[in-house]
Amino acid sequence: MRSPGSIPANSRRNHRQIKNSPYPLLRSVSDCGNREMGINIGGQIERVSGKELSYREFVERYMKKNEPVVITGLMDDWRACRDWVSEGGKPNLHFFSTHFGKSRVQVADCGTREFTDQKRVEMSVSQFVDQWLHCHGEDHADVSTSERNSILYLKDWHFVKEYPVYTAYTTPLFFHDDWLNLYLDYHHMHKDPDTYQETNEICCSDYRFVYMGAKGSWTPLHADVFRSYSWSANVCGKKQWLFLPPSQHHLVFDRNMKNSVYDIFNDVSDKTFPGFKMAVWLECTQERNEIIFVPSGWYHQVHNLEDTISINHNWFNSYNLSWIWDLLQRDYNEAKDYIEDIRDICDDFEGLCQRNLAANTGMNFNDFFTFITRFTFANLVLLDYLCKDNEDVTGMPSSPIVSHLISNLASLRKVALSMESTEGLSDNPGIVHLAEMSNDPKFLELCSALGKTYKIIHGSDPQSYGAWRDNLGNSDLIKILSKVCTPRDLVNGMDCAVKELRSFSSLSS
Ligand SMILES: O=C(O)CCC(=O)C(=O)O
Repeated sequence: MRSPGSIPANSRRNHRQIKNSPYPLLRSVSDCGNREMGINIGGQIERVSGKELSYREFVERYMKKNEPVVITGLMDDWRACRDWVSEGGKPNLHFFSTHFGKSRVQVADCGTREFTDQKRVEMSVSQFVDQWLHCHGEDHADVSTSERNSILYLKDWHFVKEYPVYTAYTTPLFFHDDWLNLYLDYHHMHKDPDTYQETNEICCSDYRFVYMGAKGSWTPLHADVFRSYSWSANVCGKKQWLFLPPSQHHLVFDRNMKNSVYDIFNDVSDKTFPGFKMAVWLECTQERNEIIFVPSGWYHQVHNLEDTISINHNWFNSYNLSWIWDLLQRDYNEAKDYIEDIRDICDDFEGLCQRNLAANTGMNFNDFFTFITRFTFANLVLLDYLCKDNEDVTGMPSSPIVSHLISNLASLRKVALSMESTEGLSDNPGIVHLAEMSNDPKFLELCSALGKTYKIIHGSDPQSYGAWRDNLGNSDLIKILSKVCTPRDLVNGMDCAVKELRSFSSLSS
């Protein structure tokens, strides 16, 4: 999923603007249909069996190292793989029209570029299916050339939010530690006072999507929204992925590092993108029932080699949190530079920068600070309970869940520390008290959901630490986290809370 830009916020695209001009091919690869690949492929993406991979191994080998991987064998029981696929392995379009036909969705016209993305139109799923069948169905007799050339691609369909009861799939264990979607289940990332409406719940409400496109549909080069991780599962069809590691991302940008290449197969101009020829790509053909893990900040371009339906989520957690903060700082500097010439005539220059940052990136500094504050509190609340002498958690301080919470807090602390000297946060984002939060049902739900996540991941007894809510009322945390209004307060509160916990548990430093 691409990140937001000068396009509707609910489509969450990337923001780049470039021009292309002819450039000779470097190398051709035969298995990519009509496209010739003028790019240098340095390797393939590793493939592993999800049934033989432990959570720890996934973390150590891919999540921590920020490396892509294709995982097999995790979709056997998915309802989507039965209901959405017809006998010949093609998308069951009729099923979509019948059951979800009225849903309004975003559809990209893959042949038309608009700013940094493909042109999008909104239509119903039924209309999308009708157009698909008209342009790509058996009978081509009355299809015009332009219709045949403009391949439509349904993207970013918030399917789970729209159909919560129809369980199309279950998120694989490896991708459970998802702070982004967990947070958005209970809180908004950004509330724009001018446009916010309580009723507009579907749009921007999560990053769990369905994609559907005929053979030839594609997604231009991009790095994902917020520089999150993503995972993408092929329910049917086949995708070709081209990946560029973050260490080489400058090679797909212009000299000013402002605009990146739109289509790596479309004669990229040497003059505009002088480094492009040097880029070494990783390639992957993802088959049906395979899931690809896309790490943070990896640029990628994706082509549907067959009629394809895929499910994908964007997500982040303690392992890639710093990527989000780094992106926000870069985008903030860009937003500021962009309006520098009106600083002197602006009543609230900083406020304007932050509003632009939220509009382009999907959140601003204060949104991110609120996010990390809530997660710090939630992790501390769970840790506090686990480290105390509770009957049902004897010996917990050395448990994998406790280690996980401590490692989360270490990442949160690091990010909070690096926020300390941030100019854009000098305006007080609002004082937060744990006492207040502990009366907020949404925060309590967030804590519960986080606790449940770690119980699932680490396979602990579902009955354990069910009483954390009772514990919270009497906890010293309420006193310790009584007033957080800056990143420094958050770090101090965290340090104080962990010190306190060490004093009555065997928590190691
Ligand atoms: O499948 C696609 O067309 C694009 C998916 C993508 O870019 C992603 O999941 O990050």
